[in-house]
Amino acid sequence: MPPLRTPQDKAIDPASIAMLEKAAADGVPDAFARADAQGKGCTFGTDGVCCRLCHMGPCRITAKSPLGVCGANADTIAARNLLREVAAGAAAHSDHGRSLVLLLKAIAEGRGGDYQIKDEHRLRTAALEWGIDIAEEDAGTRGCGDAETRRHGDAAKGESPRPPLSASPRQSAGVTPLAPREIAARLAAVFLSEFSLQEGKLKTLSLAPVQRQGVWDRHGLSPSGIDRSIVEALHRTHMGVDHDYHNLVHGALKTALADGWGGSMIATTVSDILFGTPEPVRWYANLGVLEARKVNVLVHGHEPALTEILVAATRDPEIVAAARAVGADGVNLAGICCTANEVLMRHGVPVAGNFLQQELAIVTGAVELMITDVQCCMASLPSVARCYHTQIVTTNPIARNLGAEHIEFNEHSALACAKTILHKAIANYPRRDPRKVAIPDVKHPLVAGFSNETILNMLGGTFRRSFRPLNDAIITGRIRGIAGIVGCINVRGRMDDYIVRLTRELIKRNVLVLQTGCAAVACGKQGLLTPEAALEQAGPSLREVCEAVGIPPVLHMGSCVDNSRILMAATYVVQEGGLGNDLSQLPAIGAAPEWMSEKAVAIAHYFVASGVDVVLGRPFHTLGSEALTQYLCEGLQELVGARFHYIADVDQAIETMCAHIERKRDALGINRKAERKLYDMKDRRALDV
Ligand code: BF8
Ligand code: SF4
Repeated sequence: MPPLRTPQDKAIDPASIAMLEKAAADGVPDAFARADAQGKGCTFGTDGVCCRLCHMGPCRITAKSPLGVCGANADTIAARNLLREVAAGAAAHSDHGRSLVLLLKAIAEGRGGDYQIKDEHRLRTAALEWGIDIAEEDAGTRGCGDAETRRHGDAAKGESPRPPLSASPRQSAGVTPLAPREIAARLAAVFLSEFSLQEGKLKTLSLAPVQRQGVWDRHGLSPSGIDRSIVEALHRTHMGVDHDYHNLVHGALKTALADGWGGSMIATTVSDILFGTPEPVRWYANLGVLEARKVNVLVHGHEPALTEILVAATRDPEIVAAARAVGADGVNLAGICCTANEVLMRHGVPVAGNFLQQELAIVTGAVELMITDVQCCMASLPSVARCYHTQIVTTNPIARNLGAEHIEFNEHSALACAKTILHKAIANYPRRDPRKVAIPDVKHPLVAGFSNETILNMLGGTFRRSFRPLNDAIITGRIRGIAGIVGCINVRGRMDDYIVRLTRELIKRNVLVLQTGCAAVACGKQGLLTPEAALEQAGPSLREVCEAVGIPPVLHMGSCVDNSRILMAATYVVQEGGLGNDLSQLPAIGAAPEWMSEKAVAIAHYFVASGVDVVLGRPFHTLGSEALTQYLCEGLQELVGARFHYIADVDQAIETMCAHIERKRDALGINRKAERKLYDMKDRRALDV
């Protein structure tokens, strides 16, 4: 039996370590304890060779029985399991996107209740991106250009589309701009048809570089409607359908593209339209954001609609007065998981923690109420809450939990719903037991909110919005390349450790890092998301660029659906010119060091399908099939120009990622010979050109 892990083995930040110790002292089981109790896990499961797809099974593949009852071998079984994970991840992101589109539609139809469109500029630019005319031409004045051509560029001439964010609404004589609600109605209709499309390919794919679209078309990877793609993935993995592991992997890439360039892209776009496009905001992260003298309410999950209203409700005089009446100084709202990222970026609401801190936040004894919606909210929350005075409230009809109170969130009476929940939290404040309260005095400042719109403004200025300065910095080698470090944290490892070590070393080596999700919060807790981090921890030439532009060396771009922002950032870099014509040519690489969820499986697949290599700190459940693993980690290179790397060791990941970036630079011809020589000599300061 392996020795039990200490809190220091489980976490790197002092707040989490302190709360793990407190949980043990309070007799509260946490996810780490449950993971240890589970042991290493069933190797049939971790190898991906357990099949339960029909009731002739379950079948497990061993040397003695290499085929399931139906004759499926390890390659087929593991590939089917993988595709099902991608489908579930794509479904989660896309259903989140759909709920936002339905809210946009409701607003357009005057049924939006307490919601309205916050960012009309983004509404108009999105309409242009999706080929919607945002102005009605008066009779006899046609000829301003066709919306489709403006959006796509002329593919016949090999043109890439113009960076859509620089598009400005047409305003000229003879043209009447449409009212925002009319544009919203048209855009919502287009987005809904992206979900329901039965034939042809997703419109949203046309945002990608033209060359990449060609790769997808040539290999049959362009998905049709988002819902259809997910249904197809479930169909082809039903017993007795697709048995070719190559074909199943292609299905995984196609389904994932329906997520990244479809459901997630739509979720991000509509969130920006409804709640505002994020701009840099400086605030704090870690459990120290909880306040001893206030009613602490945590928002946890992923869908931002209720949380947006909660932010306003918290400041309502009625709520402030109610909090005072029970002896508190007010209500303190803080976030967990991706909802935290959403409200941090748009409202400066502090982040209490990432995924594995959801239970630890309750262990502080200072949380009156935790509101959960969908995804990554642990089943254990009510039982942990019972050890303290915390109430758990579920709000989404598809995500209930025994032991939690369910208050269904109704968008049409959102403010009333938010106030009901806040009053509940306030009423719970007097039940707090001071003997059980221990809020760790640990929080770090961070800057978040780097939407592409913001990056464009910061790099080029409001009047010359452009990625040119970034491209130039990459071409001259001041920035060696870009790394997207994203995804979860995993109880099987030491939380945040791989993510933080990888990020620190890459910025030291002058690689600009883009982050989302729990990875961003992990680095935020270590102070890496501040401009000061550039001064103290970035390599000299990256530091120079960050100082000139005023950005941190690690850019927080949002929640997990906002990985679509990273896809678009890479697309703008391609479109800006000088770094090839396709995403696969960029000196860029992705990493999901501590991933755990099916959504992360989908994200990794859409990055590889988009031509970007991805390093995984833990393998997919495919090791039981050598052929499948080899296809994912080598064979895909020929198909889509990118592949997966399973790398458990962080030092090896650092070398692999840097070598990949340098190889791409070599291929582009932007590494001068002398520079290469110096780099090989490891005198990186000499690269500060
Ligand atoms: O969607 S990074 S643990 S919170 S799955 Fe979950 Fe993973 Fe965190 Fe956000 Ni993304
Ligand atoms: Fe077994 Fe085949 Fe059924 Fe899977 S589909 S459980 S391998 S018989």
